[in-house]
Amino acid sequence: MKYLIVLVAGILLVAVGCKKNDTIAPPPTQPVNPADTSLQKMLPFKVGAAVNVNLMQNNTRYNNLVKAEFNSITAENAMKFGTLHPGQFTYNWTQADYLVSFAQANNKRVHGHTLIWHQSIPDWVTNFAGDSTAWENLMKTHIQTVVTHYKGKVTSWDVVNEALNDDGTMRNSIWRQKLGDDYIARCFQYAHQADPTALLFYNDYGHEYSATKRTAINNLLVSLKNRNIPIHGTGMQFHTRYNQTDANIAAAINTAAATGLLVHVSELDIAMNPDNVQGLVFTATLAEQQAAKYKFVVRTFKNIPQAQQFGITTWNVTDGDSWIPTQYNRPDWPLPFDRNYARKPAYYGMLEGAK
Ligand code: 9MR
Repeated sequence: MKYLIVLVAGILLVAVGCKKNDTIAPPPTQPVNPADTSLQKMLPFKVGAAVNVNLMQNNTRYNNLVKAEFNSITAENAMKFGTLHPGQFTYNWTQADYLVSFAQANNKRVHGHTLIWHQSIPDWVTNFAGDSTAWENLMKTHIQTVVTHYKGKVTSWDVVNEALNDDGTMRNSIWRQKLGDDYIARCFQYAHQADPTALLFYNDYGHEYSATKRTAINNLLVSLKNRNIPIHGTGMQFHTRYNQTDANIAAAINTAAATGLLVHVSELDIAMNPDNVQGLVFTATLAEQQAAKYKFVVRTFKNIPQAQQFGITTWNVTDGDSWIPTQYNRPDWPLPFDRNYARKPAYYGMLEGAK
């Protein structure tokens, strides 16, 4: 009898083992993301995500999702100054090169993020002692080395990121302190010299929550354009929240389009817990509110002149890898995929918005 039980158990185990590879009906926690639908197939403009290189390399489901859903990628951190250029004479291309190869192998656009920013500044820059000529040379060398390395492979760059304060004044970053307000214009010129075919963006946040800031940004960009500075696009980060008004979202997108530049919603996520409630639960009602907001962003974007639609990029891929819960130490669900890689109502909201 004992042997019979062992035998039957053995047969059952073998049977279960075989089933595993057939994947007939995935258990409820598995994603059900039919391959005939994807954001890249359904949206009439490029749709991207900011990706984490470690996850791309070590998590097959994450990698497969990026491959299936998006036709544009941005490096979440791999192309920042601190990652690429950790010592004055040291460049570390490994992670960023991996992403560019992935993009080439899978026919995806690469948007470069970001050349000059007040964050991700390595110590050697913070501690750099030199006159304004030496600082200018440092900035120019960084920009031109990076843009040249990826010439012809990276379509577009966030050349300068977050140079303005919320009140519309210039952020007093190390770059402004050392080089004056017009460092911004020169960054664009240096990038353009290194790759004349690259599309060059100014990237910032706050367009949807501050009329003052978006006006300052749009005025700055129009003035650069009028001076024939090679600037081609405006990146609006859109780290927004489910209760942001549609009127503000529309004003952000439409005034950006009125600059005549390419428009990139460059870091979209829609926070559901902006008040940092520790025990908050992501209910079906919240999910529907989020879907409506994603839909509105996509619909409004789709209605700007087509030639200006550079695309929409979400910041990260799933709720499980979003920067928000870590940054603000709270539960949140800002993205169109849940932590099990399954499509959320927000995903279908995006598809609806594109109709
Ligand atoms: O998501 C990024 C996070 O992993 C980094 O620690 C942080 C600092 O480099 O930057 C985050 O990405 C930011 C982006 O580069 C610029 N706009 C705001 C993004 C969220 O903070």
